[in-house]
Amino acid sequence: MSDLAGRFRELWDELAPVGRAGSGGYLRYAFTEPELWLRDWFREQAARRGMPVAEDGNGNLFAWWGDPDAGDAVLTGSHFDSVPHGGAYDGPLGIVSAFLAVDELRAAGIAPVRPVAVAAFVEEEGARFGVPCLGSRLLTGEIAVDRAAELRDAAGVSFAEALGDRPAGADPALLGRFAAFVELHVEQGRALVDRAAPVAVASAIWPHGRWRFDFHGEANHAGTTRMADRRDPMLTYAFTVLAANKEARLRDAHATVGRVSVEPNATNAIPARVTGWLDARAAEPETLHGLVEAVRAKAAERARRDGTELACTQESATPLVAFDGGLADRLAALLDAPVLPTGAGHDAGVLAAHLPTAMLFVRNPSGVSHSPAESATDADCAAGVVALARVLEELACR
Ligand code: HGY
Ligand code: MN
Ligand code: MN
Ligand code: MN
Repeated sequence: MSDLAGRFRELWDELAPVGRAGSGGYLRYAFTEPELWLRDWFREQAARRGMPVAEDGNGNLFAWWGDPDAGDAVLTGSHFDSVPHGGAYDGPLGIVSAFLAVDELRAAGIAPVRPVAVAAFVEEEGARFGVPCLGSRLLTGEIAVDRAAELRDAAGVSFAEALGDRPAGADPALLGRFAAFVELHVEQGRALVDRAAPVAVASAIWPHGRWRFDFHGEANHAGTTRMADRRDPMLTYAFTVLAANKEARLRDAHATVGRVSVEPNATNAIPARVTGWLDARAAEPETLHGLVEAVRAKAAERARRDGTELACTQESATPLVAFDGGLADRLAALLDAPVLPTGAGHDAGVLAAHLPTAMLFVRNPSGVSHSPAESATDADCAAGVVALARVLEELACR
């Protein structure tokens, strides 16, 4: 194993047990114990490197190499939080790789001519408060602090309450201190496996969003209510899931209903209400719009037939992200790496609307993500660190 792969493994083994469930997946939600442990780990890694750490009042952490007030900084990093039972690499790989990339540059005697910052963005997955990339959207102002303060988790705790006594309010000037952002991330697909390449550069992120479908019916007894007399929202919900799957296939798009809630959620009671969340994604905005409208129309038509009511609300939207083409081409040439689009959302997708942004992907032999099966080899992770170090040298050290 190369020395760098060994050093990667050493750091990785520190994180591996943190928030790991019996499934082998991770339960690392914003401001919960495992994520707080990871925040402390972040501070310790920064301290070991003499990198002062600042929080931005929204729960995002930044470790600085160079003067935070000098401006024109190159930002790198990713997120610690996970989806329920998510993989180990989605997020943390970008943070661990950033610290190791700083080590690589220092070991080569290379110092930045403009500051470098390592970020840990809060609530990227939206698994606790429901809005993905919440931390980066707060940094960019895409979501106002008071709007975020109202977001509540399943236990009713608001984001503001979860922030606790962290420094209040965001520094609106913080975003202006950055000149570029590069996020390294495990690939969430098989393109690099198919290309037999360890690292790629991102070209774009598919437009995508989340829609909440509320189906209201009439609670009643499972044993005494004739089928003809039911107004069963589970029926309308089930039909909608099938319609979403069919409409996505017709458009070569992606539709997922991975989360559902049922009230009262009793085996022997016809539900009063079923709520399903649709995650829809497509290569082009028009295709995405067409997909969601078709699903919404089919759900409404079925609701009329079932005597149920439908309410559909968009909870988050991510437009097509075309990363800075010049930067992507420059990095692809620098690294001799392929350039790939992705259907996965990232903090880089949010920052890309505000500053030149790039993403590096590291090969995932399983091709699977948002699952304990997500994987990456130490050798490929080391290749990712070397690539990130070269990119930081290119952007911050010349
Ligand atoms: O949902 C996504 O695409 C990202 O992993 N948050
Ligand atoms: Mn993810
Ligand atoms: Mn991620
Ligand atoms: Mn991300």
